[in-house]
Amino acid sequence: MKTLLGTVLALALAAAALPAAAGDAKLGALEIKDAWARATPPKAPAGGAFLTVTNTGAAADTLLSVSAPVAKTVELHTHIVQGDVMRMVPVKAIEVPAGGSVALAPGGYHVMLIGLEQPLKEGASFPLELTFAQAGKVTVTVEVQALGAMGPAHGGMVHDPAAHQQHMQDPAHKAMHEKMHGSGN
Ligand SMILES: [Cu+2]
Repeated sequence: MKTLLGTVLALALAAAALPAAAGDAKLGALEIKDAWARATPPKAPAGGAFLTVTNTGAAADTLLSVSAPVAKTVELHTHIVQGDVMRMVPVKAIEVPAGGSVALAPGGYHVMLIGLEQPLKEGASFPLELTFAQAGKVTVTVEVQALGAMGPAHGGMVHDPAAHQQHMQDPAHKAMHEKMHGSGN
């Protein structure tokens, strides 16, 4: 027999079972939002993925690692300015403060997809698993945006790993860099 309570419970269960919108996921006090990646040109060795983590809890958490089936190696990176050059460097972990949020966005923290199995095509999507020190693991669907996309919501600095790599390998640039800073990096 169908009771009002039963109906309410059924509705609540149905709501709970609804999959999160693509690009979003929830894990305890953590909300992952707007996960996206930029499409890559053919033969690009690497790509970048971006998202925002919001921590509604009273304790900080730490993003320890990321993995995705689209690339051989997936690392957490940030950008540092070294001399006149902006470089990407791996980071061990990214802290998400209690009651705060951290953005992985072009020009800053990002997920680096190294050794792409195939180019990231606009309109495609792939799963990205995030591992947090406290909350554990959660998988979010990353949506691939256009080649020059700056993100679903915000602007930022251009981050194109392929172009960056090319820039770093440009002999004229390398010579200038060595002249300025010496050849020992
Ligand atoms: Cu990077």
